[in-house]
Amino acid sequence: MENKNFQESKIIVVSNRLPVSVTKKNKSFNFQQSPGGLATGLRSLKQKKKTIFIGWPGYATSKEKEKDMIEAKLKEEYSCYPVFLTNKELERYYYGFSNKTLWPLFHYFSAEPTFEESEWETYKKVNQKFFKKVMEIGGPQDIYWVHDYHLMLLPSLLRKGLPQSAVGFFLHIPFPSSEIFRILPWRTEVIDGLIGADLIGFHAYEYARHFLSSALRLRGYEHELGSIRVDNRIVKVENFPLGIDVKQFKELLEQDRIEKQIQEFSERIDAQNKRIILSVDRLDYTKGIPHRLKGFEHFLKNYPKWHGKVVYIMLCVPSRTRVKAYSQLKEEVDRLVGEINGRFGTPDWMPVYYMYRSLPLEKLLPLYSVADIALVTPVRDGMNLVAKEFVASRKDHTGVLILSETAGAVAELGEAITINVNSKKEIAQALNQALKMNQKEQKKRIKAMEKRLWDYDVYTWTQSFIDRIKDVKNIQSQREHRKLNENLKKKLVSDYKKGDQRLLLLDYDGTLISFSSRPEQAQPDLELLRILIALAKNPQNTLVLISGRDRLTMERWLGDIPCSMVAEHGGWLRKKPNSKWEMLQPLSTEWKEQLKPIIKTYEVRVPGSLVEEKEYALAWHYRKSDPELGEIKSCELFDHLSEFLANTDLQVTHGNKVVEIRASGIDKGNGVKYFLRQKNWDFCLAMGDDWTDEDLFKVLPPKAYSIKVGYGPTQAKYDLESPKSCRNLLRRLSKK
Ligand code: ADQ
Repeated sequence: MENKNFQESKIIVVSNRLPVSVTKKNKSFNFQQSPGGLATGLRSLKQKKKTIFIGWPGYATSKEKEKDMIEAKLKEEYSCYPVFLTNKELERYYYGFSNKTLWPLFHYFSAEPTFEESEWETYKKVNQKFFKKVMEIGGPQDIYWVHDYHLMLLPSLLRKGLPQSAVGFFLHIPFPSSEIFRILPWRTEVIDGLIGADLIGFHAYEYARHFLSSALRLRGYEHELGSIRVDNRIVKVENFPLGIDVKQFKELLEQDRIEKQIQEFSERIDAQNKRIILSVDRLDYTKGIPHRLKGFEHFLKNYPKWHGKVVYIMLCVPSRTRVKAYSQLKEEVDRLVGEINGRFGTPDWMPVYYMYRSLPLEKLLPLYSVADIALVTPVRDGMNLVAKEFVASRKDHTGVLILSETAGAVAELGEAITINVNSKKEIAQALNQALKMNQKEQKKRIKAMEKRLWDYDVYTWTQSFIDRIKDVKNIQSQREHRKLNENLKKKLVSDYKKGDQRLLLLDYDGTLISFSSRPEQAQPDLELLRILIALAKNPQNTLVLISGRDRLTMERWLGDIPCSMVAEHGGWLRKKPNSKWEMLQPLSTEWKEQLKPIIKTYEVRVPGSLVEEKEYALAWHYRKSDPELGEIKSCELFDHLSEFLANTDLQVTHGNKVVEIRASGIDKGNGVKYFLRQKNWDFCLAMGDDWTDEDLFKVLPPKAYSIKVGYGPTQAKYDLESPKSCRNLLRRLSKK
């Protein structure tokens, strides 16, 4: 099978902010690196060939001349294509919906978000605006990588605009549990927006799991090991923990000017005989800055022996200052710092040294390098790069990292001292433990963490994400080859016409008719009956309807069709129209009384599920129950019964939302063998949707057309999307 070739593809990275920011000072424009974690991730992509960036340049203007100038420079020097936003758009889409609704909600600040219809409308409009820009620049062969919560509708817009293109999406913040996510009034639109991607990436497995659960609960998208099937497309949901550029940190540490700076800092600290605690954050309420200050205060109160011996350097970069919650936070932090310094400070000791500003990496690195402890205490954080940057800056591998257990980075930095940010006691204890930790222990821990940073640095992150998008495209294109397209349908119809002796083996539920929440509701409609009667009446056809249902239901629903039937997965045969039902092999029913109580307990424990009793089988259906509970309990029941039935002549099968017990040797394959033997068929067609139909596909002659309705691993030669497309095909045959 031919794989998609990406040789000529550009990588088009789309994010709210470009990696380069534009500011205006004294009538001239200044271009500099954007701040924050996302920009750090994007910078690694800059080194990839044929990569271009689309995003907001950080400067709002309505003057066309200014726009042209900025655009030309960004394009030429930085491969960046700006999307200009008006002040009103920024207010509603960026400060509003992105940062007052999505940001707090996704970080579990469920009381914080505002839900403004007008902001949501602008969010949609701006996503459209980005889409338009992307369409001006990209083509169907390119790879699109959309970043973060500002652009969650863009993947589906791209899917519609460029249906075959490769689209990846990465979320830099947590994806919350479905109970929190469902608070959002526009939750289904957001899921549908994301699902347009081929690959959806998160920092942590936990966030991927939350997304899959929301997609299932709110939109009914089932998944199998992180693969969601949407129409005929596979969407992969996986975790890719963002790493940092460790090499760059190590190289910078070797530079003379940085070494000199570190040396100077160290001498100053040694002279004062102080231990340094450091924190570096955007000033954001998710970073737990007040919690940390309260923890530090608790430490000073309870461990007075450290008075005068420690200094806490707190570096905060201004962020989203136009949002009220951020200006309130600034006031709170200023107050707390003042209180601590006022209460504990002395003329020659200021416990908290607070800097409210951004620092370039060259200045930040010496700080990381001389600090004894990094105190990283977010309340929630998608990843947290500061923790990783501290580890990478330790030249002699000394130093201690204190990290909240609610930061995504904790999964890779297990040697840190982890704390619950809501406990000031834990923060204080951790500080004391860190200050007392011997150097041997410090080195052991930092080395172990540094190794992991090297193993999965930002370049590996970028490459593995891009490679995975390509993989998914290749899986999709292989699937595409199995699809019964119009040409194949024409060939099937023409082979059918040529055939004199034609055998049609059709499964019922999920193939001829869609599933209903209760099994007894899936009765055939008039149109289906008409098609089946027309096929059955054609003297060249032998029509066999196959089902796992009991023979009485089949007789009642389909009995008037002049066709043959197989009931209870092959347990019973109606060999000819109107003939008597015959058992495939003598079966007992004594076991049913023994197993019924077991299966009934599941009916009670899983609301919405029900037990169906057939003549020679028992089935537990869970289509109407909570999807996740149903899946877990069905596996449990399956395991339970498999163990129980080992060494008996009964078998347990796990079908589409059903677990069933019946005699071994009874399957749809054995059920249809009788019909296969009857003639030398010159046309044979079999259709089924479930894995119980795989037994049917297995026994067919090589020339037969075997069709799986739906997608997934199968022995069938071809796929058809749905019962509807299956019916359309049969309608065509019925008219020939
Ligand atoms: P952020 O919330 O911005 O990122 P973080 O991952 O810590 O958080 O990244 C911050 C970056 O900004 C770091 O590279 C750091 O060095 C830099 N920085 C912070 N304060 C600074 C200061 N005062 N001066 C200079 N530089 C400073 C979002 C998510 C995170 C996720 C990243 C990447 O909220 O959870 O880790 O994206 O996906």
